[in-house]
Amino acid sequence: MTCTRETSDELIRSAAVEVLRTNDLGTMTTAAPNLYPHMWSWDAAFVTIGLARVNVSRAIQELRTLLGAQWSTGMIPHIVFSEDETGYFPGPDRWGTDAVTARPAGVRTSGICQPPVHAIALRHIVDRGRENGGNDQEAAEAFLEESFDSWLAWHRWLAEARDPEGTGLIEIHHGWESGFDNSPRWDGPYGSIHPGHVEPFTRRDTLHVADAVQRPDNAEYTKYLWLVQQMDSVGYNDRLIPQVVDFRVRDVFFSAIMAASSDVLADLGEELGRHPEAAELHQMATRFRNGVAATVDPATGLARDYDVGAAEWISTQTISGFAPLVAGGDRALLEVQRKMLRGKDWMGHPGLAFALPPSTSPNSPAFKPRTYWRGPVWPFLNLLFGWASRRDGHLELYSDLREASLCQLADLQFAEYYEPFTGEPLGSLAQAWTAAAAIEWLQ
Ligand code: 2M8
Repeated sequence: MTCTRETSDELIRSAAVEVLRTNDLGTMTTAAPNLYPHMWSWDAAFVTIGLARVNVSRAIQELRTLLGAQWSTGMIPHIVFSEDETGYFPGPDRWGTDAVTARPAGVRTSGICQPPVHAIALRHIVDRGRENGGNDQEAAEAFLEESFDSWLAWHRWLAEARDPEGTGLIEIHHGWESGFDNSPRWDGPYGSIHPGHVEPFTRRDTLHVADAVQRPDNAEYTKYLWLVQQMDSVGYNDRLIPQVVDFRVRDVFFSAIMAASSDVLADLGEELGRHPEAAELHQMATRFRNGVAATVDPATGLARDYDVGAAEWISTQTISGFAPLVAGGDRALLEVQRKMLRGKDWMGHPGLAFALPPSTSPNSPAFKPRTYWRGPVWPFLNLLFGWASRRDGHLELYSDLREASLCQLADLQFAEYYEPFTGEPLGSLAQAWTAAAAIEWLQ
């Protein structure tokens, strides 16, 4: 696939760097200037990947800030709140996490987590540091050594608290934990939630998008807050949450990231001479990679989530069906998936503005081209698929994703998500992880 763009690489890069600069609060980068004035966990990992190309010490600072919010259980919370008290809802008071003793003092956080992309970001810091040499290399290697045990604790917590039965899949307790908040993946599980009394609330998110249809609706938000209340009612206790929460799903895409990242962290552990821990992490990677592969629906070739409450597989045509491409592993499975990804239900759909996979297939009845995780194209995800293709030596897919992504991002809006057919930027503009993806693609 080819496209012509008039915006030069240099212009894209400088505009993207400027987005990261304007979202920079000094020790954390906000996910977006207005809609998301705090640090989000998996956004921070992608932001770090971009920052590492620009300023290795600033990239280190980003992950250090995130780790400063890690709970004593090992969990890394999905939001680290900045001092902006009013810009985003739900804020820390609504989460009720000030009462949680596992939370480090002096940092306000949410009470749930997001996919563990962080070891991949750490790898980028170390690689960029070594490429630059001198102080950057010293700082990157020192940070690796200083932080390795914290990342290990994070992976161990996920493996133990979220997969106590060793299924090879991570259980999540809120759509927000998946990062794919209102994806059709979760329509089944949310469909069977009937909230009790939810404290009154005023949303802030719809103030920051051009059209409320781009965001989840109020009924969805009521359920989101109901789940927060349920988890808060047991003080976010890992053992008690599964007993009280109405959302229990084994998330295949989260698990795929867990597999990929565990291998990356294992390799970093080897470099530090931490051989037993490296072996443990490689085993973790294998367990989750196998877990992901086992979800593939023979009828569609797509990976599936599992609804624990309903005891059934969730079959939707969403991009998470390509979780094996992120997890890596079985060559034949990956080959089939790569072909499907390029096919007419996805990147090869003839109507697309850019040959990039939409979050939900345009051929799915659930597809909504302007609504958040129900159809739009998400640039950071394309970077993740690109990274995984390169890891697996599939440079052709990598370059096609790269070329189409740079064409898309040449509008210099760095939108949160894009309408697949028109290429219209949607959601927030100046979204940090989108800018970071542009910087990384340019290398
Ligand atoms: C979106 O999620 C937040 C809640 O966590 C929201 O809508 O308020 C998702 O796209 C999520 O994946 C992302 O990390 C976050 C910040 O960009 O926004």
